[in-house]
Amino acid sequence: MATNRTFTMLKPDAVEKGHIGAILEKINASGFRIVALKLTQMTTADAKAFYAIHSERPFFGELVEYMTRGPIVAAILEKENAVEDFRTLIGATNPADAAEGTIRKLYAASIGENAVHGSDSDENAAIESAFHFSGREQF
Ligand code: 3AN
Repeated sequence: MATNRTFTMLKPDAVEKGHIGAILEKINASGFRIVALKLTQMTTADAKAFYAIHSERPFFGELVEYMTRGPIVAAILEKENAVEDFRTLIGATNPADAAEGTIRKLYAASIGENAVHGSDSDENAAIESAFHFSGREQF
């Protein structure tokens, strides 16, 4: 059953470029309610664990380096059909393929630095949310 919650990170490139406000505004305007939110920075161990599924991929080292180089904004978002609708809102992994008006089309530079994360399933949304937030930080 759909939980209607998804997990997102505004990645270091988006934070560095000053896009936190604009991206959160777009998230709100798209009907998502923010139920958890923090500015934080992933350690190397955090990033390796979070992206463990990609550990054999050639870009893994680059991905860990990128995700740990500065602060991120972690958030949990609530909306009907949250996981799928948020994937639609952020656009394709490669911003060159992302639809007009999507967050990655607007704010991402490349497939390696693509501005924002969105969970790909309800199961991963729950795992990723628990990775970043304790129960008392989720509303
Ligand atoms: P998505 O973030 O759209 O779910 P995934 O899960 O395939 O995409 O990839 C996770 C992250 O790994 C991406 N957000 C991106 O930062 C990085 N990544 C994915 N594919 C590549 C690639 N071909 N080259 C460099 N980095 C990549």
